[in-house]
Amino acid sequence: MIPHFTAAEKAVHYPEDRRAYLGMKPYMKMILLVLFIGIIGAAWLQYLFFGLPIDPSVAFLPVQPNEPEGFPVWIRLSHWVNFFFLMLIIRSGLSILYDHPRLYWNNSCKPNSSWIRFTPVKIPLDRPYTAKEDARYINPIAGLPGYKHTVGIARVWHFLTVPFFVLNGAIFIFLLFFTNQWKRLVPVSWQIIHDAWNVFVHYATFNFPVNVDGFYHYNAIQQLAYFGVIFILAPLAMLTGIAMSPAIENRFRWYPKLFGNRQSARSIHFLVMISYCVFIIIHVSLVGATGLVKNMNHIVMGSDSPGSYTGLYIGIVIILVTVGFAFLAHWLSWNKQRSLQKLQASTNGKIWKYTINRFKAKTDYEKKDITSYFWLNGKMPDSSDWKNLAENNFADYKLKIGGLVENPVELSLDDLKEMGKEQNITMHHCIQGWSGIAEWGGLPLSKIIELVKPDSSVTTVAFYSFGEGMYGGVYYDTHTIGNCMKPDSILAWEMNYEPLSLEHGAPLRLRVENQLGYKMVKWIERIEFVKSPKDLGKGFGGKNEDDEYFDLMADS
Ligand SMILES: Nc1nc2c(c(=O)[nH]1)N[C@H]1C(S)=C(S)[C@@H](COP(=O)(O)O)O[C@H]1N2
Ligand SMILES: [Mo]
Repeated sequence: MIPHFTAAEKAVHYPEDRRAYLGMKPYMKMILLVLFIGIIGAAWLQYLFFGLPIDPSVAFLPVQPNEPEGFPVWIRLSHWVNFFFLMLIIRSGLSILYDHPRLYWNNSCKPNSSWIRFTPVKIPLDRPYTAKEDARYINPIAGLPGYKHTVGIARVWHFLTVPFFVLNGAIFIFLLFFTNQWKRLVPVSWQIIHDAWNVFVHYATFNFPVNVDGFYHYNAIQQLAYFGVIFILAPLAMLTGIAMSPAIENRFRWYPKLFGNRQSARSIHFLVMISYCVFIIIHVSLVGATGLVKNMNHIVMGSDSPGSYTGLYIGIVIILVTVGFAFLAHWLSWNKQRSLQKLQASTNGKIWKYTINRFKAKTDYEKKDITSYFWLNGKMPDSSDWKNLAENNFADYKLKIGGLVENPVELSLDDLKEMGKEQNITMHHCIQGWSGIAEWGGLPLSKIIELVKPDSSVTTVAFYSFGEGMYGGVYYDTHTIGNCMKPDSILAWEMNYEPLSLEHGAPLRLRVENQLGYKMVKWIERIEFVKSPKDLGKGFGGKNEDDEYFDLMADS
């Protein structure tokens, strides 16, 4: 069950500073404190000065005509299916979060501009510090799969489960309105706010209300909480999730703005998760406190017969199955990575191929949007070839372009510059979670394709780096020829109107703006046109796809 790490891997997976840590900006702490004290305090003030709002007709929502009784089988099923997938989604989400354990409200992700961080590490400003170094350990009990640098597998779980979660939700909503079950969930009058507050005053002052049986009717705060989880949290989770995609961000620039910006969408995505957790804790506590056996009978068996333990027992089995699956998922994550990666490609990868992967980037960021900070990633090349070239400012650099082409060429930087130049201001999205906006200047890949005339059998273009991957071996990645032909797909020698720095990928780096950062090879040594990514490396389309199980191209 526990994966075996080599010493080199251990240094990555069990770093010294892996202890749990939560750092929040003082203003965020203040906001939380004021909210907490304010709300509980107001309830107490009302209680102390005006007494409890005891009148049940005020404290509890009146029963509506035709209100449904009990839980039909589809509600019970979707409740537990939801539970099962939510556990997987939350735990894999935590694992993804820890790959860049900082959250921001701004797109530049500047050091120390995070409002919360889950790492004790202060970002060193006196040396190049990469996002990979910054990734943190998360305990596999909390995260799926947990440990460090497992964002690839964590994404597999996240994206593999999301469609089922969404489908389950869609079926539930459909049946809710198809039957009269919506009446117990959807408030039909603003009176609900007033009523919910009154119920809250009871709870907050430990005067637990005598509940109308949830089998027949929810109290106002219960109704509001369930309504919020189903009709606010779930859609918000999906919408903010989509807002993090580079293909969406660099195509529909207005969309992430609905949530402020790309990083606030990520922060809201996190806060939705926290809200889910708070809800689950309170929900489960109250289920226990208000009659566990009875309540489990309701939601498992759909029966209100007193004294029956069947619901409780079956409920426990469902929970054990969910926990058991967590162990299985952990085992799969460390022993069947490749199968998981392929499974993801054959489901969501296919969906992406025909949807977001088709979007073309649109360059309408402006100069003023360029972020003052841009994280670094990757290992600087160690090769003497590259170092020698760098010493001479790449005057002797020749980009080699070959493979299945009619006209293989070797081009110096000056040759490339003569062939044309495009300048784009775009947002970079690292798979780990950070972003940055920069100007990139360079030659459109379409010009290179025009020049070398690839064979008609070519589907894929491979870009090889002077640098190595995390565990050694040449860093490379591939793109479909279709994506290379898109606007904003360039070989860049300029960043923010300056020559590309050594750290950011000199002499040349790739920009393909509907893709994630790991696909944008830095320190490019050569380009190869091939029939299929299967013939390169381990055959999965890139160094990170090979070694870290990052997202596959659906057709690779
Ligand atoms: N050669 C090479 N290129 C690479 C990487 C790498 O490790 N090696 N990392 C990739 C990743 S994960 C990201 S997010 C971007 C980071 O680019 P930056 O350092 O200019 O921000 O480079 C990509 N290109
Ligand atoms: Mo990245």
